[in-house]
Amino acid sequence: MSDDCLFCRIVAGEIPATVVHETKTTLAFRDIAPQAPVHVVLVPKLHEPHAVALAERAPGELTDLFVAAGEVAVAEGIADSGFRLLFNTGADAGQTVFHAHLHLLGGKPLGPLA
Ligand code: D5M
Repeated sequence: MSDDCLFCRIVAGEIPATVVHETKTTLAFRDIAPQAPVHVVLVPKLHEPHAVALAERAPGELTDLFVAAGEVAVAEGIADSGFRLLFNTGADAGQTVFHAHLHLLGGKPLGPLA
């Protein structure tokens, strides 16, 4: 855990979030500024700044994020209609929280990526 990391503090229960799914390695909660009718952020409980660093250190936990995303998609009723999974990695990609996280977006037809 990193004391000055927002998502570590959500994982620790120090900052409230609307949690929709939790496993031993992963926490999933609703994005505070949703970009689609369903917008869930999935974070590894392990602190790494971005997805590539997580893949290098703990690839199983990266896989766990995708498995959890599939389970959330089913629970949210968007598994059949389709959804988008994305990582912003670094400032130019728009990453604002430097704890690796997977965005799950869906619930409507999504436009092309910028
Ligand atoms: O995505 C970071 C995302 O985290 C962004 O979509 C807003 C979301 N966010 C920020 N603070 C919170 C809290 N407190 N709860 C829920 N969601 C939050 P990035 O890819 O780094 O731009």
